[in-house]
Formats: sequence, C-alpha cells, structure tokens
Amino acid sequence: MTLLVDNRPGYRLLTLNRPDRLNSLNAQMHGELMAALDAADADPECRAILLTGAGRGFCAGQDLGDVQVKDGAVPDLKAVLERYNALVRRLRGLRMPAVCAVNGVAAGAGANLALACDIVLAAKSANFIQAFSRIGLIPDCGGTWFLPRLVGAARARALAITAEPLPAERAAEWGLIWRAVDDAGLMTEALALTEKLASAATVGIALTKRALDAAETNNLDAQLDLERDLQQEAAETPDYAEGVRAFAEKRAPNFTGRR
Ligand code: T3D
Repeated sequence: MTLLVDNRPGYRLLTLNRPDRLNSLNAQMHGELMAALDAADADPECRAILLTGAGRGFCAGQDLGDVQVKDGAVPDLKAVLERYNALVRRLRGLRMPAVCAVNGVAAGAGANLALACDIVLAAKSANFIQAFSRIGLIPDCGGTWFLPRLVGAARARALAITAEPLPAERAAEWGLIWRAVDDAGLMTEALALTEKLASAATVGIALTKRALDAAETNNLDAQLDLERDLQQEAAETPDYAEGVRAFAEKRAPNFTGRR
C-alpha cells in the first residue's frame, strides 16, 4: 500500500507511504489517494481529512524514477500532469476541510499538494522546495497559482526560480502555511485540529471554502451577492439553529454536519 487510510470517528487520516522514496508520487499512489479522497467525500460520516507522510519526508513530488527520459525522444508529461491536476481539483473540491501535517521535506508537486489543502501545519524541521527549476520544469500542481496568492509576487518568483528550500517557520511567517510546530508536537496538534473540525458545522465550512475560492476572481459586488446566497444556504442547515440555541444556552454546540 502506498497510502495508509485510517478511518477514525468523523475523519480520515491519510498517510503517504513510500518513505524510502520520501513519499514521491507514482501511479499507484495517485490512484490510491484519489480513491481515498473520493471515498471520504462520499461518506456522510466523514467530516474532515488529515494528510501526512510516513518517515522523514512529507512528499518529494513526482517519482523521478518513473520518468522516461530517452535521448532524442520528446517527453510527453501531459498524461502525468492530468493526474496531478485531477488530484488538486479533488482536494480543493472536497466538501470537508483538508488538513495537511507536513512532517518533513515537501518538494516539487509534494509542496504544492500540501498547499492545495485548507489548513497546513508543518514540523519546524520541514522545508518547502519548489524543486522544479532544478530539473528544468515549471512549478505545477497549482504552484504558479498558489504561490503568488499566498506569499506575494516577489517571494513567489524567487521561490519558483531559485528552488531554495523555505524552512517551515519562515513559511508560516510569510503566510504560505498556517503554523510551524515543534516536530514532536506536530501530529498531536494536527490530530487535535482535525478532531475539532470533525465535529464542526461541515456544511458551513464547505460553503466558506466555496466563497473564498470564488473571491479569487470575483469583484466585491459579485462577492457580496455570493455571500448573501451562501449565507442563506448555511442558515438553512440544522447546524445554524443548533449554533444559535447553544449560544443562548451557554453550552457547546452539537453539530451534525448535515444539510
Ligand atoms: O513527470 C514529471 O516529471 C512531471 C511531473 C512533475 C512534478 C514534480 O513533482 S517535478 C519535481 C520532482 N521532485 C524533485 O525534483 C525532488 C527530488 N528530490 C530531491 O531533490 C531531494 O530528495 C530532496 C531535496 C527532496 C530531499 O533531499 P535529501 O538529501 O533529504 O534526501 P535524498 O537523499 O535526496 O532522498 C532520499 C531517497 O529518496 C533517495 O534514494 P536513495 O539514494 O536513498 O536510494 C532519493 O533518490 C529518493 N528520492 C527523493 N526524491 C525522489 C526520490 N526518488 C524518486 N523520486 C523523487 N522525487
């Protein structure tokens, strides 16, 4: 198994599992990860996912051992890239929050796979490397879209062009990720966050994700209209009524995450 799936109450812990290759992605891992995301999204009991890596790395991107570079032949990466594109679209389109615990180096597509998740925590010893320029490629897996939005144009360009490792603490300072955590505490903190999200108002979170994604291209007028419509949708969930009741009764809400 290149992916370990731990089905826990309310959420799934997904662990990339090719530690001797720093969890670089091959076709099998792509397939298993897509299947696990599909299964999580289809399961009404699943309200969050946590993605991490086994061993000392998070993910070193494409398994370069699988790449055929033959003298004189024109490499065709389009089919491989379609798999990455599908993965990023699947992650971004999940109806539940995706937390990523970056336990070690995240390079190439591995770095951008982490950035496609909703909330990224990283061990302080981890680094983010846009490794693509080292092998003559461009940042893919959404890298050219995520980077400037998260850290601004100047930092995005330098990270992409130089492929310099960005340590987790600086990544957090720059706004690339949510938080850098002591190595020993990473999984404790990531699990606590995911467990909290697994009992949150899941539909409201899905609508929040939709609104934030749309804000990337909307003007303020369009975004205000969208907020009005999505807020109405959120207000029609039982979790809204429960949230208001719980507030009035000064107790913790008991959300179902259902429509
Ligand atoms: O098809 C296409 O190419 C298009 C798709 C592109 C998407 C991409 O992701 S392109 C970018 C691909 N990734 C990289 O270029 C990163 C390659 N890896 C590294 O640069 C380094 O391994 C790291 C900087 C990530 C970590 O360095 P270090 O010194 O901590 O570890 P290491 O010794 O280099 O790696 C440990 C082992 O993992 C090593 O194997 P060995 O020597 O012990 O047998 C190494 O070969 C292997 N490994 C690391 N990354 C990959 C890999 N094996 C296959 N593919 C990898 N990407």
